[in-house]
Amino acid sequence: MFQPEDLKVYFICGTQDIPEDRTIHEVLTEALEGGITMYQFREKGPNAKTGNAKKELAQSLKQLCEQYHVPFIVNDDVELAELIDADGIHVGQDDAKVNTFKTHFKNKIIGLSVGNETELAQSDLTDVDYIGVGPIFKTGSKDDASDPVGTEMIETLHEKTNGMPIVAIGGIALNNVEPIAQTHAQGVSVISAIAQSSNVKETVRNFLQYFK
Ligand code: TZP
Ligand code: MG
Repeated sequence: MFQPEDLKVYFICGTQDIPEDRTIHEVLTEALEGGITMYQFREKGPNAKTGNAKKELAQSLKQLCEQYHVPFIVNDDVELAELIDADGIHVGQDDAKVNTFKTHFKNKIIGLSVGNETELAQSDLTDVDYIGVGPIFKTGSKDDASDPVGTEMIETLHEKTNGMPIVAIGGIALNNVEPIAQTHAQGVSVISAIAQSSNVKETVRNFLQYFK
């Protein structure tokens, strides 16, 4: 079951986001130790794992999350999410439409990326638990990212959705998270500021301080 508090510090990462001298298991373990509230498995790009290797990696990371009672969400890959019985799925505007899989995801978490008012107008939020709003700032972690929308977009979409749970995403780091904490966002979705931190646990703890 989804709780808006799960969005406080929502770590997203795949093997492509991990520094060369580290493993995804190490980084995720430290992030869980630090207290991340949700995790999204997002395996993307030219070196991304596929097929069985992707499935096995997802299963082992899901087990890790289970040990910490942290929801395990799969990005984009509806088939994988169903296969491994993930806690939820996150889709973007160009991915599978929510109404094509919602009946298979009855008691699961469904997240949707919504970047602006036009995308909101195109989105059916009936079965959506939360929206990811961004990129708030410039990001280096998504090749096809659109231009930053700034923190104002959080307030705009908060109002237009009558208070839908919102997680802010894109370019968020400890040195720019403060203004996001002043908005109606429940929390932040972060890749690089956590995955590339020299002290992952401490970084997560510091992010948590902003969302009490
Ligand atoms: N969607 C919008 S921005 C983004 C995604 C997946 C990447 C966020 O990564 P980072 O490193 O926290 O900017
Ligand atoms: Mg996607």
